[in-house]
Amino acid sequence: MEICIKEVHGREVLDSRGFPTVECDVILYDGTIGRGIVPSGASTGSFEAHELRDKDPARFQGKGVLRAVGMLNCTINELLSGINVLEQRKIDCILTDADGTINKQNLGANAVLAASIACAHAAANALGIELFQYLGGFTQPDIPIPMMNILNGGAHASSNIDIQEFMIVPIGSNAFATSMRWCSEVYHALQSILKNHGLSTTVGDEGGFAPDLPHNETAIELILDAIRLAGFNTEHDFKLSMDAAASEWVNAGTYILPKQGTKYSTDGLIDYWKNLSDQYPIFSIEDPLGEEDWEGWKNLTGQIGSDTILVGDDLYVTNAARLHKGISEGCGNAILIKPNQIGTLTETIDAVLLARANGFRSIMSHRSGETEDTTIADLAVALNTGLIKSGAPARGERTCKYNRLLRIEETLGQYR
Ligand code: 2PG
Ligand code: MG
Repeated sequence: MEICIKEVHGREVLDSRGFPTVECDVILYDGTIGRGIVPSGASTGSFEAHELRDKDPARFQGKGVLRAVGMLNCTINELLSGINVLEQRKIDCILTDADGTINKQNLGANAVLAASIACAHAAANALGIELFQYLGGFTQPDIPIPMMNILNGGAHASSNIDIQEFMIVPIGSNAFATSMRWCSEVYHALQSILKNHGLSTTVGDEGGFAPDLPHNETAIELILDAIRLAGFNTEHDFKLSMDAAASEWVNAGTYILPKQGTKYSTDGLIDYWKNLSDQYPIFSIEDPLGEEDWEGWKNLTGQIGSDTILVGDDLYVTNAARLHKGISEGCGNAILIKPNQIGTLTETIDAVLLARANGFRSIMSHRSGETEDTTIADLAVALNTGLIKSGAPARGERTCKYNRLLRIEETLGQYR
């Protein structure tokens, strides 16, 4: 079957932080349209694929994406016109080959990913099936457990907390609709606890609250209180996850927490995580160490990796080559999956498959700068990642992914 691409059309739209990002429409000869919008990170890893920005100070403080849009409307339009949209792997290959660099430096990963996603949407639309069905077929699709970020710090908030994300994971829930309700109830319980303590309830970039607090541990204690106040327990119903985003803490061979000023050696930071996971019901820690501290990752994994999920985000940047190195050296036991870190759907899927083949977990993830695009929800189901993080149960750019999963659960429920 052939359904060919007639035109690729890009435009500049806004993300949830009010900065420009890339949207792409792929129009097929039968009139079908598929659309993809790419997100953007704040605590980006150095090894991520290149996000092409204009650097023109006269527009959007230099963050305009007209060059990436131009790539879509000219080069990528020429490359993909007439190609069968059902051949996703070939499409992604054409794009990566045409770019010719290891990090999408020429075309821009934002332009490439927007096209890659839009093609998949166009293909699913043309076939009259859901995106998760197109990408995953009908082999045991599973709805992921959400990891909801209800307290924001680090680069995502102006508070004094250095750990970037404090997440609740409803491990005891057996349906996505239940997970949503539980997390929303805990989120609102936390809001009332913060109010009662006279603390701020304004939110950070991912919709979690962002109060000033004396220590990281205070954030954990407040969240545990919120879980209990909402009527749940902290053993069987919920566990906690954190994203330290510790690459942001690396400072001349040591770690210095930018806000609190605390200093750690690699070994000191390993001890810190070890103590924290002895003390609290911790499900996972993401980026507990820096993106180049392979030795530290290996030590930490040896010490707590059998009980705790250790997730490489900046360490792996959804890149199969880096994941390969980490697997062979025993660094962590899970990979965060962000399609815009690598630039195409095919490479994203290959990272998940490599992880699975080696007993690593995959966690599908949003970015801190998000949009109404819900592709990651479908990807999590299609690839059976089992876990997804998409921020708080609040703010439309976060809840649109969760709401999409509710609809998918309803669709799948009909056939179980
Ligand atoms: C992360 C992400 C998403 P950013 O570090 O995991 O939560 O943040 O998009 O800013 O890299
Ligand atoms: Mg992260």
